[in-house]
Amino acid sequence: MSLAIALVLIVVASVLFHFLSPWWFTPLSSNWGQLDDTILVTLVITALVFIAVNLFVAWSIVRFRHRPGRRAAFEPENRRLEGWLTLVTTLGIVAMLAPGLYVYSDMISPPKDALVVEALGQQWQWRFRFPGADGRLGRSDTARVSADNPFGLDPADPAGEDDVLIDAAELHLPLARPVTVLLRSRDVLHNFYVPHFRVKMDLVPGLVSRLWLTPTQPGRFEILCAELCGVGHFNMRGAVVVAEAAEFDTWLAAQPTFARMRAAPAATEAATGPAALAAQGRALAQTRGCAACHSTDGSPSVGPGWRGLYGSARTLADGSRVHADDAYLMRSIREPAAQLVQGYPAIMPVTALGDDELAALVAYIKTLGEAPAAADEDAARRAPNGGTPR
Ligand SMILES: [Cu+2]
Repeated sequence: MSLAIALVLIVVASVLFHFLSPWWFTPLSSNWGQLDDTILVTLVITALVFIAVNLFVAWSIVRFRHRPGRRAAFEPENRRLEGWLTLVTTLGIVAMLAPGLYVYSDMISPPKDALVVEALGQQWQWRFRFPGADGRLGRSDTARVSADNPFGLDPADPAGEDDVLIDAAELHLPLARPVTVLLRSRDVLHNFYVPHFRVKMDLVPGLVSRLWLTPTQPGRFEILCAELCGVGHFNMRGAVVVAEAAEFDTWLAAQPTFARMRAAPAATEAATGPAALAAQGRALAQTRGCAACHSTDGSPSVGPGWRGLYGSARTLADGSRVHADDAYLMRSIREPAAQLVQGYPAIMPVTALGDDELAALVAYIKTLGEAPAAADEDAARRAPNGGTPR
C-alpha cells in the first residue's frame, strides 16, 4: 500500500513541478515557434503515458494485493487488449515523430532570398563568414587553414576575395530577415545552438550542414556549442547580436574582407607598446580558447594556470627542470607536447598562431607573472578567495 501511495505522490509532484517551476523555454526570438509546439506535443504525450502507467501500477498494487484464501488467475493471452495497446502506442509514436520530421524538413529548406552566413567551429571557438558583394562564398578547405588564413580560403578563387571574415565569436544579424547558416567544422563534431532561436544543428567535419531562421527580436543572444567537443567544450561560446538592418549594414561594412586581411596580415598595427601587446594577448586568450583550460588566478585547471607562471621553475613529465622564459612559453604554445609539465595530460591542441600573436600571448602571460595581485580584474572576479591555489 505504501508503494502505491508513493507512486501517486510521485505523479502529483511531477505534474505540480511542471506547472509551478520557473524553468521553461527562454523567450522565443525567431520564427521557430513550431519547434516549441513540437516539443510540447512530445511533452504532453509522454506526460499522459507517464501518468497513466504509474496510476495503473498503483491501482494494480491495491487491487491485486495479497489476501488470505485468494489465488491469482493466469491469463495467457488477451488479443483484444494487445490490439488496443498496439494501436494506441502506434498513434502516440506517430504523433511524436511526425511533427518533428515536418519541422526538420522546413528547417533545412531556406527561402531563396535568405542572407547567407557561414559559422566555422573549431576547438573551442567560433568564427563567421559572409559572402560579400558577389553573394558567393569562396572555396574553402580545412587543409589550408593557417594563422594568416584562419578560414582556409582558397586564394585562387576570385569568389573568396570579397568574403567578409569575422575572426571573433560575435555574429551580427539583421532583424526580420531570413538567414541561412551554413555550418562547417575544422576539427571535431560541434553543434551550433542559440537557445532563443530554438534551432540547432551539428557541425560535421567534412560536411557543410545548414539551417535557417528569421530573427524576430533585437538583442544579444548566446551561442553555445551543444555537442561535447573536448575539454574546452563548456567555454565554446559566442554571441549573436540582432539589430535593425541599417545597423547591421554599418557593422558588416566595417568588417575586413579576405582580400584586405591578406594585404595586412596580423592585427598588430595598433599594438605599439608592451601594454597594447599584452592587451592583445589577453583578447587572444579568450578568442582562441586558451582561457578554457588555463586560469589566470593561479589555480590549476585542465592545464597549468598562468598567474605567476612566467619566470618560475617547471618540472617536466620526464623529471627535468626548465625555467619558464620566453623561449619555453613560445615552444610550449607552438608544440604543446614537446615539454609537458609534470601532472598534466598531453591534450592541448595545436593552435595556428602568427609570430605576432604568439608574442602577444607571451606578453600577456608575462604581465600575470610580474603582478601577482589585483592587477588583473579577471583574477579578482574569479577568485574570491584571493587567488590562492586550490
Ligand atoms: Cu564545440
